Amino acid sequence: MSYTLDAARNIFPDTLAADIVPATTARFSQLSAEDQLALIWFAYLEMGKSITVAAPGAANMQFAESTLAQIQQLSFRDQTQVMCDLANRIDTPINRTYATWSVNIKLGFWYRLGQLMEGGLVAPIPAGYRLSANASAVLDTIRSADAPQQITILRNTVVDMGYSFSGMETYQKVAEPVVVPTAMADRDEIVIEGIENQTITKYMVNLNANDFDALIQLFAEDGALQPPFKRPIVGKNAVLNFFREECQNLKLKPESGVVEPSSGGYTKIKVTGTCQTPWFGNDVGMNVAWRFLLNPDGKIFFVAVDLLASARELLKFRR
Ligand code: 45D
Repeated sequence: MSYTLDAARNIFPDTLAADIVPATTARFSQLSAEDQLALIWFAYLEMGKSITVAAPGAANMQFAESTLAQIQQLSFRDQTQVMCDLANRIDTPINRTYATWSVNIKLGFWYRLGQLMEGGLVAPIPAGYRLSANASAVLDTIRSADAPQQITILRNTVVDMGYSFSGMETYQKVAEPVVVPTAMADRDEIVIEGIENQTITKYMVNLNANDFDALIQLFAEDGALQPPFKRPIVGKNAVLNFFREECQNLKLKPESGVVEPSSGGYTKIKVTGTCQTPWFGNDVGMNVAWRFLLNPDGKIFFVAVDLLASARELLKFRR
């Protein structure tokens, strides 16, 4: 038997993902634009007390610079309008530009805007702004979530803004340049308790080294990768593009795993551990599971990355 993508997505079904993330993201999207902006502002301020966002490299910010300059020229009233438009996802020139940016550029743009708001150069959230009852409830849910879940919710809100439309694919996308892979001698060794499989260890080492060309060789031609709370990205080309655009400078720290032979020569492998994003570095270790399905040639037919509901999930399959 050979696996379908749908069957592959269901391997290791007892893996408990942090469902609070999509649930909260959905509730957030129902709020008014004003409430959305104020809520993120309050959430961001509170989070800032315990974790710090790493300033994006100056070189990476250049892509959003002209839009930021344009916004700074506007009156406070019009600046507020631009931010509401972004949240409302209507069709405006700035919203179209925003939609062409990679996730990291979108995050960098808001990071700068937040600094400008704090510095009084861009319209702040009005002092004494009162969230609606619904928005307060969403903020309470975010407060109750752990840091990895909080930053994922925050990231989602940013990614969903702007205006994209079908046909958008023909627009020039804007992403940070791909960095040079870490030299072989400088790569960290990876040891995963319970896992000898070289494809799995190479996956971790290559991703940590930003060596996406070597990494993609581990995948089957029709291989797929499913990021947390997303549909699978299918096919080597699409997966490689995703790695280049969204996976630079991640730090994967797999800890342990299990291997289960499956029908038709396929192999199921589940690994758990933590992962750091360059945005928060050491401050936030996200508890994740990687659910791999290797084809009979030992190539990755499917891998899902799940953000786990809690740290307890890391230990689930330990005997
Ligand atoms: O609206 O093996 C203001 C894959 C108020 C690859 C604001 C992976 C107004 C394969 C505060 C100004 C990638 C899947 C806004 C592994 C307003 C693989 C600003 C996993 C918006 C392991 C808000 C990787 C700001 C993972 C500045 C799990 C918000 C990566 C900033 C996860 C939010 C990365 C930031 C995450 C969020 C990054 C910087 C969750 C960053 C989150």
